[in-house]
Amino acid sequence: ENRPEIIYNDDHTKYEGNKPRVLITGSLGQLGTGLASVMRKRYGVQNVFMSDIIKAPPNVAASGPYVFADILDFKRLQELIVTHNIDWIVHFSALLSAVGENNVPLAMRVNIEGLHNVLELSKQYKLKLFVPSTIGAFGPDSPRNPTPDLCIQRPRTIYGVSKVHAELMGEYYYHRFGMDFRSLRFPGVISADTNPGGGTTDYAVHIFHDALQTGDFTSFLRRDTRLPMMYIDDCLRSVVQFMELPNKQLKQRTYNVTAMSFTPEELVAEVRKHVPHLKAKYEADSRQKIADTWPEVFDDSNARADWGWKHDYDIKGLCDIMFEKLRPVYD
Ligand code: AKB
Repeated sequence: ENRPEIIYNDDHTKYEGNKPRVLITGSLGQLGTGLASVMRKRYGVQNVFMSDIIKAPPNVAASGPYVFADILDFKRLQELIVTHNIDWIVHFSALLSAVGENNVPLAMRVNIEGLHNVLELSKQYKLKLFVPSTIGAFGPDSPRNPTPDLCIQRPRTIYGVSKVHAELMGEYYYHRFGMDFRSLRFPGVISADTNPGGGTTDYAVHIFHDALQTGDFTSFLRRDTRLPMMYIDDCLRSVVQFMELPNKQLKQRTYNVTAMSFTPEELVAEVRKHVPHLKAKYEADSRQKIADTWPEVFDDSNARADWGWKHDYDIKGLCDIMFEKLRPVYD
């Protein structure tokens, strides 16, 4: 089927031309609902298909197309791509770092077999494929402050291993078959409307809810554990901007992106500017061991230089927007 080429504006502020039809897998996770909303504004509500294996909550069901898709079911995915004439896949299905360690066989199936399905389908149907990667794709042998795009990657979680696998397989499919694979390595993503699903950076979301609900916060990471972080709006904007880039602007298929780095103690200090009575305790659990192998500061200078990546939210902006959004929920 020959549809005219999709045309993008150089400044990435406006979208013109033919609108891609997008399938988002694992769309009921932390990022899918937000990305669907951003993309639907740009490409049209009917062109963006959210998918997952559970029933959509009413707000999602009412927001636009939502379909059942089990990432392990190749035929079903094939059917969706053909029936809905999909151009891009945004592949969000994955078990995150902490839950992955609790169910390694399932993480291998979802994160590795699921990826194989979308890779093969993207090759077959000439789709553009976005797979997020993560700071978790690095390990104790990587330089941790700062961590550049290209360095030793020997992660110690199944999540990290599966993401390195995704980066390598995607880049292989790009070089071998010309498949348009793109990946961004994200830091911990902080959001108000949706919750993270079992990661090592989740404390940085819990703190806002605890501050408003009880005024008592227990961090599952030590007070001095520095990790890279980003507010969800920056994260979603990076995906859309990156997906719309003409191929010639990409010097590599996988880029680090980030916005800030902080420790639990630094975040507590910033949150106390909004909730002065907040009490904080630090009780490290098994997630500490994961965090201790991850980047402290992420070097995203290539993304900034090659395609103009720029974050909007620093730690202060993050706290301001999180309280603006969550206060009405708890008042
Ligand atoms: C996790 O903590 O597992 C994720 C990530 C940084 O990839 N949020």
